[in-house]
Amino acid sequence: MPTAFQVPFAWLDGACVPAAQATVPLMAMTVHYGIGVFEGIRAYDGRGGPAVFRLREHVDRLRRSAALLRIELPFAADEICRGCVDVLARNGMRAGYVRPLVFVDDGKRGLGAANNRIRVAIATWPWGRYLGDEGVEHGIRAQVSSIVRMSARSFLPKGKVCGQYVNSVLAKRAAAAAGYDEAILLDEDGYVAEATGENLFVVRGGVLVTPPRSQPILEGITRDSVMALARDLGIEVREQRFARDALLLADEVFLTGTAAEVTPVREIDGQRIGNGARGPATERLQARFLDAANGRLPERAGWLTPYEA
Ligand code: PPE
Repeated sequence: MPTAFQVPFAWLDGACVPAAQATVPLMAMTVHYGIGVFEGIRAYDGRGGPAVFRLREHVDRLRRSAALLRIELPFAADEICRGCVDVLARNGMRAGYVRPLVFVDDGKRGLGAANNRIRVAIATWPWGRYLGDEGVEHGIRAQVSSIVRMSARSFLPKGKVCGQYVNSVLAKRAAAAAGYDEAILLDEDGYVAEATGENLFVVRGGVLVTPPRSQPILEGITRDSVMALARDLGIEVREQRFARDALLLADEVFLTGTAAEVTPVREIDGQRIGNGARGPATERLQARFLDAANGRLPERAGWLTPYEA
């Protein structure tokens, strides 16, 4: 059954193939045990034509995620970067989402399998506003989740590891069931960590604060971009721990991610944040981020990989 996400091609193990042929075997180790890694990347049809946003940084993180699992990628970073661009171009996509996936194939069975073939796939699809058109403009409603962000004692929160996303899916489903748009997860010490697929920022007294990398968070590339853009604008940025009370006292709260871009949070657990609408700093950073991604900031042209489609 065709879906709105359907595109003709995917990239598999080094070449573009018809999407229907890009399948994962039933007994692939990753399907059963979650031992695999992925990325999420966006391409924008900006001022200078289509371009991928911070492609190399995403592919470098894919490699680091794999290394955390002792998986060595069978392709060089350049080859994976080229694969991302090729599959976008083959699909005639001037903008959209790119999902590289590194999976462990069938071979030996059971938890102890260590030398099964490592395979790499790249899918693309058109993806609109992840948290809704309205959310981007007016802000979303979030819940502080009773699901805690997995700890670095047992997991690898710095890696974008397939199986770890059960943690996020559980929190996201609980939030949706309670009527919220998104979940905010605390770490095991009770400090704010991040949302299910986004990093989190608060604004208080004109200062931007986000949980430090020492917490069990993904080191988001959008997080890094927003911090850099804020500093360009002369906004003070601090990486500092804070708890739930600081969320509720914030003038503004927003989330950052490749899929979510910059999305304001207008309400948490039924309490209004600031004046209950997108705040001025959020709006400014949102605009700045989209300027950078769409090739309207010459000083950030280095973040873009242009391509022909
Ligand atoms: N934290 C988590 C847990 C996370 O999954 C993401 C990305 C981020 C933070 C933000 O990272 P970055 O994209 O580099 O700014 N989440 C991806 C997955 C979304 C999905 O539903 O799947 C994404 O945004 O692509």
